[in-house]
Amino acid sequence: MKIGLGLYRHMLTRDYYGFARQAGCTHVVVHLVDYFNQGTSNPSGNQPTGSKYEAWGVAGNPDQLWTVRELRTLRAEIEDAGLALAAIENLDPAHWHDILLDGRQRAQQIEKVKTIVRRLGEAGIPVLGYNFSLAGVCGRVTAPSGRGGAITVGMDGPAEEVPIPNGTIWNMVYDPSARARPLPTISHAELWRRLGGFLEEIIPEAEQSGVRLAAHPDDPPMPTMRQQPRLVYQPHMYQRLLDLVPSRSNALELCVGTLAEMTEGSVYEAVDEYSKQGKIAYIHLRNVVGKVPHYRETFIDEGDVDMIRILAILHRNRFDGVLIPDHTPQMTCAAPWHAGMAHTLGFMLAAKTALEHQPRYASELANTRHGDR
Ligand SMILES: [Mn+2]
Repeated sequence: MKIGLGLYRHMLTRDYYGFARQAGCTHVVVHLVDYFNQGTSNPSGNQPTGSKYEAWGVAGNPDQLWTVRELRTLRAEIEDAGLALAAIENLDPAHWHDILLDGRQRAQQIEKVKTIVRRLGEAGIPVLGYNFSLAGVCGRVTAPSGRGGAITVGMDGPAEEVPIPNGTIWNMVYDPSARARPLPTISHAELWRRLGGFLEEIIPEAEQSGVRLAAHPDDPPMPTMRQQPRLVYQPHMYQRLLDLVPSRSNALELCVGTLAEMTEGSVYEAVDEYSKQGKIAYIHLRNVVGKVPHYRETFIDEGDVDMIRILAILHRNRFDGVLIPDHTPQMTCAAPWHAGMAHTLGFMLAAKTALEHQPRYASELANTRHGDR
């Protein structure tokens, strides 16, 4: 396994690359979508936490796709800093809103996504993370409910009161001039049909480009949010997604925290199953207390999930992809994001070192039933 760091658009600087190296990372995962554009619900310099219903910000320029030159420059800057670019995480809603909505521009936007995938391949970037979701990440509350009063995010009940307004998708505004009407509710079957159509068209392009598409589960994993269905909200639903179009390019951005928030199954069995299948492109690591619709994110070393066991399972199954910290509670200091990431990375490095240097210890840990649910 390899240790990496996820960097948001405003973090694509030498200082952040230096920080990643210093904290022991060999890889980075990059967000090119600007979640903070004209939005007020996200704290700058941190992860986009959002609020219960307010959109993160305004989506990018629909006519401007990431260019091969831009992507190659990004990769070169990261490699100059001694790191490898493992993945680009997330598509801009401006480029695929009508794929999610099955709208008039769907065919054009399928071509846009194909172009993006092809360009990633040309730039030597092996993975594109995505999240096929209408409501996106929403319905969460922020409170100083972490250990030692750390500010953290969680859920305090379902988020159904406020439907998604027209012009908003994936918790970002793609059409600021849209009339304020609610988006009509669709069925789970219809959303699965849209995902299937997307994968059938994009996966062949991804195969040809040597790129893996990596699906994030629904965060938070509720059956519905904002009166719209969600796709992967129980661990076994990942299998349904994989089986839609079996291919090495149809893969997972497996989020341990989100899996742990699900009400069915076992996070350990899910990690075991999908890593055995070789379907995990990369991993988000985060711990949590509780399950939807009542949970909160915690520091990596507390919470419901035995993280060492998760890492031992990945080690046993010879997972050779990248693990990144997902989110962490904000630590009370001048650099809350950095401190939270360094704390999580230190934990991950210690676990990795122990597993790789003590094979017997590793198999004992992978088989332990402690914390099993
Ligand atoms: Mn995640």
